[in-house]
Amino acid sequence: MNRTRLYILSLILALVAEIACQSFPPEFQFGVATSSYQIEGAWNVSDKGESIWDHLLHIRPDIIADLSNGDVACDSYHLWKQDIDLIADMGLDFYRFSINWPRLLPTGFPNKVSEDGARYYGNLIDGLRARGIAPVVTLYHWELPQSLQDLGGWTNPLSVEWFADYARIVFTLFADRVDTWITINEPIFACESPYRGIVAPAIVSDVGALLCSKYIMLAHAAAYRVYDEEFKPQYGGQVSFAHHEFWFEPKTDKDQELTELARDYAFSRFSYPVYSTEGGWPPLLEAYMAEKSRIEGYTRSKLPAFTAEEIKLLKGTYDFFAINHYTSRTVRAALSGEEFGIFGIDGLDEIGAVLESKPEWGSALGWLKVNPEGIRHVLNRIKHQYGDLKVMITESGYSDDSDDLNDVGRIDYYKTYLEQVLLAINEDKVNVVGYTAWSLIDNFEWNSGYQSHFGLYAVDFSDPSRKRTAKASARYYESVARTKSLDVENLTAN
Ligand code: PNW
Repeated sequence: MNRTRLYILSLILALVAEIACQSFPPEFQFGVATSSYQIEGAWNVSDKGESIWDHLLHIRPDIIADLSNGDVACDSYHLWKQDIDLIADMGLDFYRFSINWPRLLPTGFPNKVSEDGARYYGNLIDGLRARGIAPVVTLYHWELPQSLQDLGGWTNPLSVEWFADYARIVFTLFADRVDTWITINEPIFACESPYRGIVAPAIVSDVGALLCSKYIMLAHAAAYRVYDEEFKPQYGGQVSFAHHEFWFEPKTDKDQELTELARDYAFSRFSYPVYSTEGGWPPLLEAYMAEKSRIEGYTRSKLPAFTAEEIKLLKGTYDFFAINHYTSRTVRAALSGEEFGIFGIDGLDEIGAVLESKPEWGSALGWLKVNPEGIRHVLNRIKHQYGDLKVMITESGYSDDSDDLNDVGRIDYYKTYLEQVLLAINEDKVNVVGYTAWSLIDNFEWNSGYQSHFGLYAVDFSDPSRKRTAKASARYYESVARTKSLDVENLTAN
């Protein structure tokens, strides 16, 4: 072969390799997510009970930037057929949505199942399936019935039973039509921000945050066991909880140890009891909290111990690893007297860690710093910590406050984050099986209200019909999902 031919052949091979590297495995799944309070509205239709969010925002609107609430939100309770159309238009494989506990169980308990609530979720599930979209259903995306909060919510050990009872009803109604279940969305933000006064039920108690951590994880385990024992033999579905993890790195070399503790405190607190071979709390965190609690004058650790039986109950309660990932932080020790800012975003006061970002990281709105490599690091950390598990990315997305449908920042986020997911799959051999964009439509973004937009579709919140309009990112995500490849044009709106 002469040199020119060899050169041309090598160019072709390089191109083929390049295209192959830009492609996801054929069975890789693309989906999109929302949560009930953030989109449904219809907060008091029919016999629906009150959730902690309904309750709080009717008495404390001031905790939301634009004083708004989810009373109407995207009105998806009435417009769910439109939502299905949008998902189908993008050619996606699945839709992750959540069930509003008090919509289904108005008292919080199983003594009364709302017919309207059951019909609503049943229609949504059937509507998705009719269009070839698999429903991925979250049982708890932060809407505790207020009736249960009045009894102590997740700090009450009985909350484990309450959740298991609720889960059994949901499985009984829908396990014949739903294969993938998420029990709890982000235990960290279901326990820490709520007990730091930031989000519902907006109680300030460091003890409460840690009690909640224990019982919410046991509640996950109880629901997993209900499915595993009573439904899996017949339906064969899969259950996990959505773990939230930032990528944390030490600010300087001397912050290594603190970074390990910060990872334990914010992340392994929730993953270690389920995924480690030993089970229980991460040992470093357990020792740290025991000592700190002693110094603070408590007679026992603020991080409540697990019994041997509880450790066993929790261990292995997963069928796959579900991970929500958005952003990265650097970690350093707080200076004496330094203020901490918002929990989990600016700092972790319990362990004296300040969280910051690097100048080279891009920035979306608010807390969201854009560091694509972070998602690859996190995926690798899961593999190194817990072994070669099946990993599904159950949330990832980008926020802005713009009305511009040509959302290049969001396209760039998905492109660069998905490139890193591909590297994790191809180079690092992490078994990532799916990716979920947060979110389908702009919606009620908790403390930021309607000012922070995560949607692939815009929603006109001043229009009573809550008109949805595709952003450029919807078309971009559609081409990625349809071709299972990043080798697609950067499309612009219109
Ligand atoms: C996730 N943070 O929560 C939730 O599951 C969604 O409901 C939410 O809309 C989405 O991310 C975007 O925020 C998070 O403070 C809440 O870093 C807070 C943080 C991260 C994620």
